[in-house]
Amino acid sequence: MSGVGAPTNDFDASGIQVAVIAASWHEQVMDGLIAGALRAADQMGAVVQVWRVPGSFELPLVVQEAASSGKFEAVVALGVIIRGGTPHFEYVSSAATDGLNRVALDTKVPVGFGLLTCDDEAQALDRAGLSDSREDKGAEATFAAVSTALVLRDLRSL
Ligand code: DLZ
Repeated sequence: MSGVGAPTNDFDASGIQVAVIAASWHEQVMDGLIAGALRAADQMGAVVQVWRVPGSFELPLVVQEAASSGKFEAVVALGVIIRGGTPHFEYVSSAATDGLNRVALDTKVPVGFGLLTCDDEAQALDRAGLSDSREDKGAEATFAAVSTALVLRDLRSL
């Protein structure tokens, strides 16, 4: 997946409540992803609260708590998993990915998927929304979660 073809995001979501749950491994990349999420929320007029968890493996449980609280119309999960020399990468990546997908379907609250799974730190930095990054996955995940929440609002008002 290259990032080519991403949607434009110029909608208004004033006052929508968003929870951002962010892992703590790979500090520089995480700082970029969180800053991107906050920038996107600000552009849409969304109200954001951020919570940190230790690693990406912990994301689904805390995202589930935020999503089922009834306080947020969208939740964004941010994390970075860098491939190492053991199968650990696959286990943590698939547990986090499957868990986040399950939370969205079970709670019916959109979960922005801002989890980078990369071969090395350079790939992650290139997607972290930093000044010399090519992509801004924290912002992308936030726009996706909030725009999905607006679609759900529409459908539920029919
Ligand atoms: C243990 C571990 C390793 C090796 N690598 C990462 C990583 O690259 N990114 C990440 O978010 N978390 C990593 N973790 C931590 C696990 O996600 C988890 O926090 C621990 O296994 C404890 O449950």
